[in-house]
Amino acid sequence: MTRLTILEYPDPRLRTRAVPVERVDAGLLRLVDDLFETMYAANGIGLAATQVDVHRRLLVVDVSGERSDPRVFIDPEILHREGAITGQEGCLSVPGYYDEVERAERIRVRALGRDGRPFEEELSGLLAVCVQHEIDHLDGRLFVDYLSELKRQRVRIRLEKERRQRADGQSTAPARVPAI
Ligand code: GNR
Ligand code: NI
Repeated sequence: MTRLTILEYPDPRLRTRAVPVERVDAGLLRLVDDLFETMYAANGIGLAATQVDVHRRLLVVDVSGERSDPRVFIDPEILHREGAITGQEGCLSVPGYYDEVERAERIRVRALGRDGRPFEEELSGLLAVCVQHEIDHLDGRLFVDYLSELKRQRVRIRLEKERRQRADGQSTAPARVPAI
């Protein structure tokens, strides 16, 4: 298994609309395993393929908090939405930022499972929220898109600055020594 690199906002690749998988083969199952490894290593409760720069429609989630309920959704479709729930969301592609987002409280989802067979399931609470967040990734949407332009701009500037500082730290150029 391989831990993959997670793209961070405002990386334009996060805006890609993923294409259907249609066929579940050995290569796709390897990707599923890598998504779980990457998600667990980052302490996330969900991960969409888009976030690791693979633009195919699949996502993994585990909201159990003890890595005991891994779930895979391939080519997911929301058939029905009900109610509303507002909660704090975070995103591994928007590290260190959390804010309130309103979602449907219950959804009915159709998807393919690991075995490549279609299934339908009613989801609610955190699991429903997480699957909606992940399907947004597959459509090139991020939770910060639901916030004000001002908040989004602040987050973008902070993450761009952090990225620049990381790049500086990794530079192989000689350190600049103060002229005193
Ligand atoms: O780890 C995550 N936590 C989370 C919390 C509230 C709502 C959604 C999420 S998903 C997020 C992992 C992630 O970025 N998935 O795309
Ligand atoms: Ni996310």
